[in-house]
Amino acid sequence: MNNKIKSKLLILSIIGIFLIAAIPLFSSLKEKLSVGSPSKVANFKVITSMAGFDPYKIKAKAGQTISIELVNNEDIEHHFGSDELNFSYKVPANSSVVVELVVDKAGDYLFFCDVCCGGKKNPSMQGRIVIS
Ligand SMILES: [Cu+2]
Repeated sequence: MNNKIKSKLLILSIIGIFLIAAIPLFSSLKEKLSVGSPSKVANFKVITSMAGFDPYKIKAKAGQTISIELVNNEDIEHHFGSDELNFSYKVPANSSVVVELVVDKAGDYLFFCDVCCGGKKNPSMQGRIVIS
């Protein structure tokens, strides 16, 4: 083999190695792009008080991580619960609690505060998580 052929072979094999190395790079890029937007966290800040929840309606997508900061500026404890979604959290007086949840099924789910003003049966102590 003369030197010219040797150097051509060397260049070809270097190109080949780069191409092989680039395949997983491109495929992982494609994966990242396709998973992108649905996994984005939906953040909410909800004030809980004797007047109810503000806002009282939370909208998100199925499978999305929902992060809700519940802020209680009052001297009594409040609560954030849902029988349909099977969760129950205390929100102590003058503090805030961050709750994260994922709802896989579209629907209109009721949540409530069950520790004040007549509890969960009182419509003003209720809110909704709407999943599309
Ligand atoms: Cu309450």
